[in-house]
Amino acid sequence: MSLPLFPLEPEPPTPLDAGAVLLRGWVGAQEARWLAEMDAVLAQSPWRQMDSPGGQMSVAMSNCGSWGWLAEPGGYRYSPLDPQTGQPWPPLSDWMLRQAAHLAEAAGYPGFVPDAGLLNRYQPGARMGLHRDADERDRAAPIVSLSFGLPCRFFWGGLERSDPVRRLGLLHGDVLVWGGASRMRYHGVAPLAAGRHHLLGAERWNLTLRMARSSYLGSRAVAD
Ligand code: MD3
Ligand code: FE
Repeated sequence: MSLPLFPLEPEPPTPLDAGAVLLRGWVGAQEARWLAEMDAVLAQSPWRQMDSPGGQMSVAMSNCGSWGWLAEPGGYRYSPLDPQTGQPWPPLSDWMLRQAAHLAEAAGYPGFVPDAGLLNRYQPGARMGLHRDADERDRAAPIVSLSFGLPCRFFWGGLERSDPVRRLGLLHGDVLVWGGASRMRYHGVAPLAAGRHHLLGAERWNLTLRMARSSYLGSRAVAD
């Protein structure tokens, strides 16, 4: 193997599983814009730690788009309103929608039009236990996930909770796309280790762009 001639070129898409692709470092030069977009969302709908059926979540969250994911003591749901402001969630901007479509297409999913964006903030010790994302209507539509700030250890398993789990380090700028046969896999995030990132300090942010209430048809999304 020789050294790459253009070490700053993005790495090629890496298949992780049937329907799952890692786009390592693909946020690239868009990092500042992504952080500005999320800051704008958070100015209207700030971070909050939600109370799930299992207790208060260690990860703080917010949402943008037509639908926002909520954890409540009675269960999980998507809501068009932020219960903390009584207002609609801030929109998914045209820029975010264009980026999401571009990244999904690079992973083999043309025509991706998310209607929900979930923001997660991890501080040291925060974690997300093994779970499936099962509150969306289309259980095969892709999810685009972007990682910012401190690195984390991400794990993903199979379709049963008891299936073996694989581990993957996620770094600032990494993009993961999960769809099709991998969409209902169990996954989670290990407790965040302390550290310092030059843009986000002692935090890791994750943004997942989803289709909560629309269906993925491969080339076109249809709202209902
Ligand atoms: C695999 N977030 O918000 S992103 C979540 O890093 C969530 O904050 C994690 O799990 C985080 O629900 C993981 C990667 C990810 C997102 C959604 C998936 C992996 C997935 C859906 C299905 C399978
Ligand atoms: Fe998840």
